[in-house]
This record gives sequence, structure tokens and C-alpha cells, in this order.
Amino acid sequence: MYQIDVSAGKINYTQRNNEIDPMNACGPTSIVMAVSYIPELWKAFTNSPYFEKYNTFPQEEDRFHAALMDWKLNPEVHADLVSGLNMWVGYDADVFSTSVPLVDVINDLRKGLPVVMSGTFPGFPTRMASPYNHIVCVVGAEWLEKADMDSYPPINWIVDDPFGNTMDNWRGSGNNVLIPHELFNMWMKICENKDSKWAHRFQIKYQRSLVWYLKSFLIWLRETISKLLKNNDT
Ligand SMILES: [Ca+2]
Ligand SMILES: [Ca+2]
Repeated sequence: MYQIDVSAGKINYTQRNNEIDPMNACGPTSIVMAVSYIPELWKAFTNSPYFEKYNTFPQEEDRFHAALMDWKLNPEVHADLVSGLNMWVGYDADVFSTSVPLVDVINDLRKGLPVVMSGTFPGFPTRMASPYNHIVCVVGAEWLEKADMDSYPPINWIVDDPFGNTMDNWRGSGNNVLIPHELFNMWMKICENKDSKWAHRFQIKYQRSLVWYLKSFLIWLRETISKLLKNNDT
């Protein structure tokens, strides 16, 4: 098999050990995991004043989740995940659409960019009573022959699933789960529609706005003053 894997050599994230609402943290965990796989975007994420502001949480996905809640954004709503990440990094890093062709997802992977996607999973190999709406980070694809790598569809998609192994009812690690194309296409929203999928795609060329810098300065000022006051107290 010949693979593209944009997560190769990178740390895998699980939502199960999160401090904030782990059962419903697939969105923030998948977004932060994807961001961590893109060096330029990770730099923008960790340089943000919010990264320090929420540093009482050791895990980056909890920091992001806490910020979403402070900003009254719903971590299970795609538009809110987009607003949250873009506010955090200061530019339009996350572009969400409900009509992304899977060919475009492959093209992003070829450029080294993961894609965060949403699906309705019936449960595999054991079907669950009700399907599970879930968000995962798509990190690659694989083909049988090297010469096939330019073609579509791939044999398998490679997914970093924050909840666990998608192909074993989420038991065990969700790192680099191989999902056959037919199942992937059926489970990803819009389900059973070959052309349109829900996907967060990431942009790395950025221009932060003056407003963002001003906000960042105010956060820094507030944090610095509160630290100074604390030091004076002790
Ligand atoms: Ca975690
Ligand atoms: Ca991985």
C-alpha cells in the first residue's frame, strides 16, 4: 500500500482524557489536532495570547474548548468551531463548507493539510441502536500501487478519530484508522452523496487584522496586571 499521511510522526489526540466534557469534545479535539499537524498554523495557534490565557489547562484542546464556552460558542456547531478558531488565531484559518468534493479533500492532503469532517456513524462492526454524530480529523489516504496515487478514489481513507478506533466500535486507539472508501463515503456527511461533504479546510497564508492585535494587547495587559497584583498580595 502507498499512503499519504499528514499526521506521520505527530502526536495523536484523544478526547477521552479531556478535562472539559470529554464525551462531547470531538469538535474541539479534532480541530486542535488538525491545527497541530500544520506547522505554520500551529505557530499561529500557540503564539496567540489565548494560548497563555487558558494555560491552567495542560491540554491544548481543553484550552480551546474553554475559550469557546467563554465566547458563548457551541463546540458541537460547525459555524461556532470556525468562529472560535479564527478568533483564536486572528485570521480566517478555518473555512467550513457543506459541499466539499472528496477530490478536494485528497488535494488538501496532498498539500500536507488535514481536513476535519463530520459524519453519521452507524457503528462498526456492531451497529448501534442509534447512529453517532461525530467529528474526526482526516489525515490521509492509501492506494494499492504507487502509480494509482494520482487517481480517485483511494482504497482506504486514514482518519485520526479522537474517540477511538472507528472500525472497532471505538475500542482502542483512534490513531490512523483505515476506513474503506465505500464506508467512508457512506458515513461522511452528506451521507451517501458522492459529491458533497461537510468539511473544515485550513488556510495557512495569513494576515492578522489590527483589531485582533489590539484585542491581544488588551488580553496581555489584563493578564500582566492581574499577575502583578497577585505577586503584590503574596
Ligand atoms: Ca485529550
Ligand atoms: Ca495519526
